[in-house]
Order: sequence, then C-alpha cells, then structure tokens
Amino acid sequence: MRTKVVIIGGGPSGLLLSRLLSLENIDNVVLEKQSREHVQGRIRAGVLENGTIEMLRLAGVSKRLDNEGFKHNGIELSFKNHGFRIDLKKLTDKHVTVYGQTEVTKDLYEIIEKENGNIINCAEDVLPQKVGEINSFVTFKKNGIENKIMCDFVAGCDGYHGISRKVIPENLINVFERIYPFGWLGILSETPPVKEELIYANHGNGFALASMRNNNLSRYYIQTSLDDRVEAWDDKRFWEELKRRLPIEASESIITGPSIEKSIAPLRSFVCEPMNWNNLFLVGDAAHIVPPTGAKGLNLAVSDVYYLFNGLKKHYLFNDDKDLKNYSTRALSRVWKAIRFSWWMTTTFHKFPEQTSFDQRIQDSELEYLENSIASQTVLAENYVGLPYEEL
Ligand code: FAS
Ligand code: PHB
Repeated sequence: MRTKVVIIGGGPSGLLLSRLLSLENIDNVVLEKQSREHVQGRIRAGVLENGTIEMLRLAGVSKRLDNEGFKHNGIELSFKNHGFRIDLKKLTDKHVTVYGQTEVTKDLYEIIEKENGNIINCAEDVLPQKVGEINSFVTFKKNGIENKIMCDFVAGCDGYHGISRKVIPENLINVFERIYPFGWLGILSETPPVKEELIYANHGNGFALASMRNNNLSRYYIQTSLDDRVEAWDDKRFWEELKRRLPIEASESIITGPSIEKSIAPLRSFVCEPMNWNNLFLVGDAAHIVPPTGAKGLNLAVSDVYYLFNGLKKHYLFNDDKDLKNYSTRALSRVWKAIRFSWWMTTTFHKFPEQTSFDQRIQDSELEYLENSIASQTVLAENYVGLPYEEL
C-alpha cells in the first residue's frame, strides 16, 4: 500500500489534517489505535479560538458548530469571591466559541467517512520506519495481520503518549517540562450553567472553573491535590467546595445535580523541540502539552495543523518546501506564547502547596490590577481569543 501522508492518531489534529489534505486531493491514511466510539467518547476541551473556528469552516465542518456552538464575548474572573468581567469582544473585536472537542471529532469523523476518507481504527503497533529515507514506511497490525504503508511523510498526531515522538533519537530533541503540583477534578452535570459565560476563580482553597457544553450541560472543575482520588469526592462534597470557591452571586444561584462524568486530570506544561525529524512532523499533544487553564490545548493542535497543512500543500501543489522546512520554527513560536499564557493563568489562579501569604498577596494584586487596567485586560483578552497564526 502507498500513500502521500500517513497520519498517526485520529484525534482532532489527525482528523482535521486528513480532511484538509483530502480537500486538496493529497492522498492520506489515518491510523488510529482506538475505536471510533472510544475517540468520540473522550470529554476534553470546550473552548474554541477564532482561528480554530476558521479552520473547521475551511474543513467544511462548521454547520453544526454555527448552530449549536455558543459565542462568548467575555469571561468572568474572580478573587476573594468577588467577580469582574473581561470584555473580549470590546478589547479584541473577537470572541470564543464553546463547543466540545467531542463534537468536533464527531463532525470530522462524519464528513471524512461521508467523503470516503481513509481512517483505520483499532490499528495496533503502529510504527514509522526509515523516517527521512526515500522509502519511508509505517507498519501496523489490524485484526492480527501485519500491514505496511509506503509514504512520503508521516504526521505524528498521536498525542502525548503516542509513538511518534518516541521514534525520534533522543539526542536530536530537547524537551522542556513543568509539572504542576495539583490536578483538576472535573464533572459534567445535566444542569443549566451557573452563568452564560465562563468563570475562572482564584480562592484561598484553590482554583475553580465554571464552564458548560450547552444550556443543560454544565462543566465544572476544582483544583485538587496530586494525591487526591475521585472516589473521595461524592457529588455533595464537590458542590459544597465549588460553591465556596465561586464568586458569591454564582454560589448563591448555582443549580446542582448528579454528576454524569467525574475525573481528575494532572496539569503539566511540556514542549518538544524541534517538532520534526526529517519527514516526520509532530502535531498537537504529540509535541506539546499545556495546563487547560488557558483553554489552549486543542487550539494549539489546530494551529499546528494550519502550519503543516500549508507546508504539505505547497510541497505537492507548487513544489515549494519553504514552509515545510520552517514548520517547527513557525509552530513553536506560537506554541511558546500559548505555553507562557497558560503558565501565567495557572500560576495566577491556583494555590501552590508551598504558597506563602506573600504569594497570595501577589496573586490578589495581579487580579486587582487586571480588574482596573484596560491595558492588562487587553493582554489577557488577545491571548485568550487566540494570537494570529501569521505574524503581521
Ligand atoms: P489527542 O490526544 O486528542 O489524539 C491523539 C490520538 O492518537 C488519540 O485518538 C489516540 O488514541 C491516538 N494514538 C495514541 N497513540 C497512538 C499510536 N501509537 N498509534 C495510533 N494512534 C495512537 N484542551 C483544551 O483546550 N481545553 C480543555 O479543557 C482540555 N481538557 C483536557 C482534559 C484532559 C483529561 C486531557 C487529556 C486533555 C485536555 N485538553 C484540553 C487537551 C486536549 O484537548 C488536547 O489538546 C487535544 O486532544 C489535542 O489533540 P491531538 O493532538 O489530536 O491529540
Ligand atoms: C471546558 O469547558 O472544559 C474548559 C473551558 C475552559 C478552560 C478549560 C476547560 O480553560
């Protein structure tokens, strides 16, 4: 079997890249180790940047998003149980859209299947080989049968635990990492959101976030310690702690109900440089991880796809390799700015185990300055809605 691009991983980045390449008649195959149901069952990101919306529109999957996504022109921040609004629209003339990653992957799977794209689910032992040589290929097993696909390029869209980054010789990459000393306990509940916009709360007990998926599906998070376990948090305990941490108006009006999903996710910042090795290109979580505090993970995966898709398109349509050669530099420039923003949001809103009263005062003064400074709010707003893909 031969194709132009083998895409390892059928999450949002792999599916979006496959769809965009197919629209340009650039032959590709997606090798996904899980079943389609498993991939679509993951509860993950919720906030889409402006650029992500445009890329999904280019891919032809914006109809449901336009009908069911929620445009948000602002977010609320709070400290000491006192909330204030950041007017994203007024400060940047842009908004963000709340539309679950689950829905994005469903929409992409649907259109790829409808247009006879090539996604191989339950592909086991996927392994890129002879990377960078003329006769590169990828092997994998399906139903116990060994397969081999010859290809020009490999896109490693297989997430943090995938195989792609691991096949790059360790002496050729540099990794940068920060593990945060806490996690997020997240729940989904079939209750109306406490507010029509998101609330990011700094509190003496720890961080809390009020988000949503639709008018009757709320998504809430509270910061927990690294050794905390989901079993220790029944719904009653979760709602009581969430109310303590949210601004007073929200905690007094919130409608609680049974959780339909509850899980703890660790927080880390991670970057692999460079993001390619010869004709293997790392995309999304395979190359970088951000704490979800800045709502950047999924959105960064999409901007990586933008850079790689345009590089491959110029290679095949115009025999021009400039953008492919610059892929890693261009993607990393935007990645690091999002890493910085996510680190800043995380350090400003979370309570660190060794945090002193001085540190709490610094956080309070950071948020007080934000509340009263348009300049400071503009910095937050332009990072939150998403920095441009192309530097002006
Ligand atoms: P993904 O991890 O989504 O997809 C990789 C795919 O590759 C998976 O389907 C996997 O099964 C497959 N794969 C892995 N190894 C393979 C192999 N060897 N062979 C074949 N296939 C393989 N981001 C936000 O912006 N906001 C959030 O609130 C948020 N919450 C999150 C919560 C959790 C628990 C996690 C883990 C992440 C969260 N993220 C969030 C980040 C998340 O949305 C990612 O950024 C996003 O899924 C990145 O997409 P991909 O790069 O496609 O990687
Ligand atoms: C979510 O709705 O899951 C969500 C929203 C914003 C974040 C993180 C998660 O920063």
